Amino acid sequence: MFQRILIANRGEIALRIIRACRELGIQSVAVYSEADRGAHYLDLADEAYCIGRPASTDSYLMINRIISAAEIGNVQAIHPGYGFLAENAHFAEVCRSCNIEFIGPPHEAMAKLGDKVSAREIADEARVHVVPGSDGLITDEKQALEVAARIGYPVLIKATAGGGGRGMRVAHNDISLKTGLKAASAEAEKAFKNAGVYLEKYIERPRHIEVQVLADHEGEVVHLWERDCTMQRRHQKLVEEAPAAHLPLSVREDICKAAVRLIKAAHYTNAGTVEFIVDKDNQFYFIEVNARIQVEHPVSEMITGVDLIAQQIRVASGEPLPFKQRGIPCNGAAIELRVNAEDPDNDFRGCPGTITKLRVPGGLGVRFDSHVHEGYRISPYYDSMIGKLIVYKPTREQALACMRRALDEFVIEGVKTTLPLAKKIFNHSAFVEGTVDTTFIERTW
Ligand code: MV4
Repeated sequence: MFQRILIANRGEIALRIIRACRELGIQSVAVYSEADRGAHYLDLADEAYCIGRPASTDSYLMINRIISAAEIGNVQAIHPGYGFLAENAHFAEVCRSCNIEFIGPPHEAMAKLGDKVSAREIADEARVHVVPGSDGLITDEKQALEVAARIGYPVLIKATAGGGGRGMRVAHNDISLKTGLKAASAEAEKAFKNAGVYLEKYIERPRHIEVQVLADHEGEVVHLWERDCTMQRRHQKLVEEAPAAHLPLSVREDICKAAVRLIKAAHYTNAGTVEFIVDKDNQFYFIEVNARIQVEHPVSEMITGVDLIAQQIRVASGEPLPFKQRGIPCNGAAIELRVNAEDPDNDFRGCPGTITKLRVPGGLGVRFDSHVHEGYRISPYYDSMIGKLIVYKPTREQALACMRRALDEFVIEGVKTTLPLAKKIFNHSAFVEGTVDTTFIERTW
């Protein structure tokens, strides 16, 4: 097991990893930018190094400075968290070349799955349903028109180096397909230095279901059931829950088994998430793999009792998974709300500022994963998430009642937040009945 781990991240996930280290008896080395100097969570790390100015490109994204801090801190491993360098295969490779364990998948698997066309090929190999679409990259307009004629409009143009909705365009006919191809390629070249695009049939108003997986170095792969992430706005998830309440058990089991097959075929290790979309007939299609721990990992921890960050650290240190699939239960219901410092009346623009009053809810089944405190200044340099309110109860109905009660207690002053919108969501019949789709928030509010 490692003696010291560097956390190459900030905020609530840095605190989450520090906590896991402390419980495992591992020393933690934190890094921070000048904007995060003085944040209380840094006091819980054994050491903390300033690695640069506030902008991420001058701090948390600077591989050489992260590695320097790792050398100075004399660590054996680096946990990247999510965002920043978490899915940067080059960073994972640099860690390996410096004899520092990267707490995540091998850079080879990360790179293969990061290329969405190659991920689709791996899915095919693993007999996992993919959305009908092009067989590989689109190389010319004629090919694109033939694919569209075969699968039927509307079609989605996707960047092979994209993901998370970045670089996606919908085409409803040949004209918009031609213009969309040019625009999508140009955007992809600019954003990802890779103009490659592919086509998929556009599944309208889908459910967004993702499966948490854990894989060790001995080829053992388990799933920790699924999460329903359908409640999102412009690809920013707002509410996640586990399990997916309104999906038949047979569909849930098929999706989870498909995810395990795909992860095995990709020779993936550590924690990852396999993303699917589900249509109105409960037909599911593989979309992409998120080769990192995700913001919403706590809902899977609550229903299975597995500490995912601790398991990531154990797997990275070479330990075999301590459980088989039959030993991973799916008990109760968990719902997570991302609490963001955003102004719903101003197109959800980030709303930096200082938290002048904070009253966090508590009680049985209430968890608030957050690094903030009264007097904390929400920085304009990073994402606007204040924390994650997670509730866990034996049934979804009880979890909903608990979420509503917790939201009534929750007080945050000094910045505008998504709390008022959250109260509307959890009282909306469509959410309670589970009839929402990924466009619900935009359509309803
Ligand atoms: C799709 C899709 C419908 N049809 N692919 C969005 C980002 C990435 N996670 C995959 N995403 C989607 N891929 C096909 N063929 C719907 C989504 C999607 C989505 C699309 C638009 C607006 C919000 C969305 C939320 C989740 C998934």
